[in-house]
Amino acid sequence: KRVTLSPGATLLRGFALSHIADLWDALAPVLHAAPLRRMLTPGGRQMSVAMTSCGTWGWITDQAGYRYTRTDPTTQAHWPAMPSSFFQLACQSAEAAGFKNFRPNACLINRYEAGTRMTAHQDKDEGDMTQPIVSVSLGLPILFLWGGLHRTTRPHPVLLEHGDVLVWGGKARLHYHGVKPLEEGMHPLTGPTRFNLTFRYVEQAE
Ligand code: MD5
Ligand code: FE
Repeated sequence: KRVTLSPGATLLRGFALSHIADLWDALAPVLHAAPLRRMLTPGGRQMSVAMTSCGTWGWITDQAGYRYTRTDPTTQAHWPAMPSSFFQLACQSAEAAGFKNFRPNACLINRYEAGTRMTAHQDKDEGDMTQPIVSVSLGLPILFLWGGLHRTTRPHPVLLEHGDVLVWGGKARLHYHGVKPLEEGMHPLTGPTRFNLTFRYVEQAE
């Protein structure tokens, strides 16, 4: 089932369900090579979301700011390669939402535990705003807050569940968004957590 949140933002409910086993198998070695970590915002606050990346570029934040890098500051190695199961799902999702030639070169991996939230923000570190972002939800459900082009627009809540894929680009690309604190729960695959994979196309960043 397919829901348009606003022009350019499409929720593909359950689109990843047939890919879940492959995604989960591919995730474990990525997390081994590039462990999840809670980074510092430029303002010096520790994020409640634990993050890591795979692909050519990985997103980091520290007191010097937000940016994409080719290497993981915790291991000083290149970020692990993006598994082909990740890449294929991201391309197919974008195409199903009307974005034909999406070829992501970065995947940000977010892990939420009970109480973890993400405050309203825009994703604007990627360089090329004509490229969409594809987000895949695994595990516990969460209330996603879909805002507008300005922080002051009252967001509307959308439940994101296991296997849902959200594709947003075009007019929606710079909309503010966030998630409510994760409710406690237990999921058969992910246990007491939710994972979110976001696929991006990053222009030369360093
Ligand atoms: C998450 N992740 O659930 C959230 C929301 C992020 C991030 O916001 O930047 O990693 S996933 C859905 C999402 C992400 C980015 C933009 C939009 C939706 N959007 O503009 O609709 O971990
Ligand atoms: Fe975001």
